Amino acid sequence: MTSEPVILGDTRAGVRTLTLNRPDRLNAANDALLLALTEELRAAEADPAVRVVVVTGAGRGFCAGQDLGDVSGRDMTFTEHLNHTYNPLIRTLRGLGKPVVTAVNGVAAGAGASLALSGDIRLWAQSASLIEVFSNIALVPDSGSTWFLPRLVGYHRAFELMALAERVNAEEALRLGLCERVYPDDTFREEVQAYAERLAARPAHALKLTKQALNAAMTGTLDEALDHEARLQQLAGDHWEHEEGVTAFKARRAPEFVREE
Ligand code: T3D
Repeated sequence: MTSEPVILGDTRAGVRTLTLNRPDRLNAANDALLLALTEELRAAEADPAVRVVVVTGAGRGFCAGQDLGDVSGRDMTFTEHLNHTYNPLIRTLRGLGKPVVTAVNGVAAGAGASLALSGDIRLWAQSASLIEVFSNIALVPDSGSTWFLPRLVGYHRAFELMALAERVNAEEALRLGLCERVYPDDTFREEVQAYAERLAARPAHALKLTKQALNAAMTGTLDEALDHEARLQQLAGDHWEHEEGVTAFKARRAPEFVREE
């Protein structure tokens, strides 16, 4: 008997879509799913045909966090488990040299909320929601939620969301800056693909350096950011993409940033 893969992968027009595929559990994460998603992200990084990665969920949920049916009898401590599964996943995703879009199609809870927040771009369906659900089971927010959320909404709102585990709907998420765009449910997947294809047409090398600059700036000083920008700008300026952008501007045509290398 063959079982359904826990991650579905599909590449179209430079966009690699990775779909969490445990819909009857709202894509709650077991170890197989977490390790497979991390492996898929690494493979997408290495594949020159992939310019953008989309992470989304099958069915009505995005990800309901840790599969609570998968915990009892586990032969790892919580710390060991996080270091074995969630932390490599979030580090790989955030460190990817390509834009990652989290396409939040439904509820994102617990570590699923952290995953939803971890994208470079967060697109939500109208019926999606986010719950920092950890305190309902008397756990601490993990998988990066304590890093992402206060940077987005400030300490106090973050603490309230974590302490009360209140559900944030799409309208509120947009207002709070937890997502960039909200799309109707019935056209969500097409809108995500179209958005990701727009990103895929942008200059890949320059975006990779932009991610590096922003990620470093999130934890550094202005002086460090200025020095880092100056170093990265040299790398960008020496790349063919820059020449193409300037040439296209002067010729009054659209730049063509997708090229066999
Ligand atoms: O290393 C470590 O282990 C620590 C790491 C922790 C990371 C974490 O993520 S801790 C947080 C774990 N997640 C949760 O506590 C969320 C639990 N789920 C919920 O609170 C609710 O399901 C939701 C608010 C997410 C959605 O509610 P609703 O009413 O839309 O759906 P539902 O009916 O509750 O769920 C639908 C099905 O999915 C249901 O199964 P059934 O009855 O149809 O057979 C439900 O049991 C299942 N499900 C939902 N979440 C989980 C789950 N099964 C296992 N684990 C889940 N997390």
